[in-house]
Amino acid sequence: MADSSLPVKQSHVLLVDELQSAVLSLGNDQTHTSLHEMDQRSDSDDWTRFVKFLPDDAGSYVGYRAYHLPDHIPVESITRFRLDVNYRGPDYEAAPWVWEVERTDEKKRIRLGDNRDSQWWSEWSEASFKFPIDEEEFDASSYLRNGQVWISLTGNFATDTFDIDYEALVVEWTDAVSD
Ligand SMILES: [Ca+2]
Repeated sequence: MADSSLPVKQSHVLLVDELQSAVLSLGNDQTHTSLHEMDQRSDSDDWTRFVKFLPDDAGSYVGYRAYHLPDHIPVESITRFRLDVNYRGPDYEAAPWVWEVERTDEKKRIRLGDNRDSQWWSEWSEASFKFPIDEEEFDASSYLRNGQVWISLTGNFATDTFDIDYEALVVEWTDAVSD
């Protein structure tokens, strides 16, 4: 049997190409491109290299980021997504900040993870959240809208801000078997 007949696992890192937040809910002069590179570790504090998310007067924040799937990735061959983040902020018990993915076919959001591993502002924390979580038959198109995967970040009962240094969506797929 020729090697070319074996399916090949592939992966690709998607970076945030659109960030939707309410007006005044990001730090001054900060931009989503700061999320493209993981460059804050331990006690780093470079304002130009992370994004600070600010809750409103009621203590809540909700925003979306869009990840565009490149044309060369066949949607039907996608096996898994993984959201990688590097963040800094309050404890989950004091102020839960939650990442979710939008299931566009059912118009609902699926919880991916939260700030449970927070070091309470002393250090940056890396986390990875995989999906699908418990689907028997995974259909990646259930998570696509106009070729984009939409991830939301929600802050609740937040008396404090929340910093993100890096956020990226890794897509894994298997190349079709050739004859
Ligand atoms: Ca960064």
